[in-house]
Amino acid sequence: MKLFVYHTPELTPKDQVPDCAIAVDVLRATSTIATVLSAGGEAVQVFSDLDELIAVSEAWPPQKRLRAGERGGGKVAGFELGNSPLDCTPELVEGRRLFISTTNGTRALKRVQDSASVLTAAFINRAAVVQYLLEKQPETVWIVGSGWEGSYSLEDTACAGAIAHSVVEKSQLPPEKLAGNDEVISAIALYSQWQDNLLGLLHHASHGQRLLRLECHEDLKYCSQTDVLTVLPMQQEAGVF
Ligand code: 3SL
Repeated sequence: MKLFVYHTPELTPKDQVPDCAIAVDVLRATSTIATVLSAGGEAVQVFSDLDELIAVSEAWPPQKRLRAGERGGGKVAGFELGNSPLDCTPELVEGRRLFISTTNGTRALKRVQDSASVLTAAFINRAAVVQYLLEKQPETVWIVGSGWEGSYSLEDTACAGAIAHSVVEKSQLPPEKLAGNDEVISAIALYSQWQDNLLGLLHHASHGQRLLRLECHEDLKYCSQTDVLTVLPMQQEAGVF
């Protein structure tokens, strides 16, 4: 197994896909996806385009669907939900499909959707993703941060580092054996520096600051927890987890 970390979807090699792609958007799309599936959601279907989301979800019975739209951190007018994982309670999501479009996370998923297997990861479900990698041993693994509008996001790379750190620890292989690019080593270093204070890291991150300005303190706290959900969001068909 070779791990590759890409800070943003734009940095992934063109015209290639890996055996396994892991999309990461700690704040907050992949934290929300894990939360919905763990709370009994029927599925999560992701869209980059809001109009397409509305058109596809129209075919779904209203009591079996929820529509979530986020742009710039806020809820899109007319949608039931924004992108806060804390809104996705079992009472609300159980048995329903979440149709979701977010600024960056869903774009990252679109970039890797043709890979043989596609997973989503956040700190909250890191252990489930690591267990999958150790069991399946895919040859090439891309861990792709969603970033923010094309630029690097501290929290996504730290989560990539959390995954790589745990794979190294559990496989007892030296990092240089597993690392397919230097980004893996730097992501591990970043995570190692902050692993005991991930909430502090989220407070330093520019998107964390943006969410704090929107009074999403509790979201940051929730998303900074490690290994609290056992769910493994895996793509079943294009864009559906
Ligand atoms: O960019 C995204 O995909 C979002 O996760 C951003 S937010 O955390 O909902 O603001």
